[in-house]
Amino acid sequence: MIRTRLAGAAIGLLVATTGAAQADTWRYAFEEFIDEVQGVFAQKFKEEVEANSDHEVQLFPFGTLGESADIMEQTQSGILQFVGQSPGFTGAVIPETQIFLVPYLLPQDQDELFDFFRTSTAINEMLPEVYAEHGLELLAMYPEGPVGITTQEPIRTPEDFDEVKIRVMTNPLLIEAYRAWGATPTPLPTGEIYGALQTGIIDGQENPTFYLESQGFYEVSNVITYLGHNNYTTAFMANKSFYDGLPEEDQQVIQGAADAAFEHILEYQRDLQEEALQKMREAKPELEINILSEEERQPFIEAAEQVEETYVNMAGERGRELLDQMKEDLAAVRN
Ligand code: 6CS
Repeated sequence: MIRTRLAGAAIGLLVATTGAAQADTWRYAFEEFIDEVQGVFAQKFKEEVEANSDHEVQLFPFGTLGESADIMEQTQSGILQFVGQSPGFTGAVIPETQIFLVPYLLPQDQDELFDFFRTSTAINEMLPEVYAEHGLELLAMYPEGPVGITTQEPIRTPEDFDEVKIRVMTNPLLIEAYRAWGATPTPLPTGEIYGALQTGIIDGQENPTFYLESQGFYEVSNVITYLGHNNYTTAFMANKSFYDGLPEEDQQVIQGAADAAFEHILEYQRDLQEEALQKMREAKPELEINILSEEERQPFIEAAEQVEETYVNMAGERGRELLDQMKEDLAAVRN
């Protein structure tokens, strides 16, 4: 009788434990605040996972667990299960990902850009292998908007960059791009940008438009210039050992949630650029916003041509293959 009761209790405990083990809490850190683009993506991912499984996703926005380098380290070591990080930072440890920092490679047209991210073989088939070698399961890559450069003085020609200290992410290729334009690139972590602009340690920085507004960088700058050189890209990844160890059913939930968050974030951004520009114009009417013409962009395009070769030198044979494939993918969406 006692034995039966104990056995019953043991079975009860086993069921409870198994149940508890199935309903896990997964930790996901990213490089932006909860209401910025990476945060909106993360919220959608969480919502989808929680709607389609018993698991919970705990979100850690920028600042809660450190800088970009810290959250990547925590993901690779398995403390975190998921991470959002731009190649702007990952590029320092995975050189191939710097392809997203090659100037004038990505299209300016939004529909073309979105199609490229949806269909690209380089992104969807080749890059996952690259990330996998660094212990990361690549789940999605998405754009965050055209990159604008804030400065104190207008930038109309590469000569205007002379002696201008531009903060860049800690990315060797991005540093080379600004060197090619004659600026003085100054790599700094995210948390130091505003203060460095305010105190004049740097003269400017580059970021997508929504971020210039949400982080208030325009408050401590006089001019925003669009050279048309890039669209900010970011990646969403899981710790690979964690992901590989999951039952197929959970992997499907994760992939489905990542796909839903990807489509959601593209839709969310349709008018984001214009809305952010509008907010900044209203908050600071004297702010100069210069969208350089095709003709004005030409000298910047020419000066940056060498950066593509620098990328290949940094990323090796696979970097060249990625670049060739990406150009094919881009040509396919252009057509
Ligand atoms: O420039 C940066 O450091 C940051 N920019 C954006 C748009 N997202 C996060 C990143 O850390």
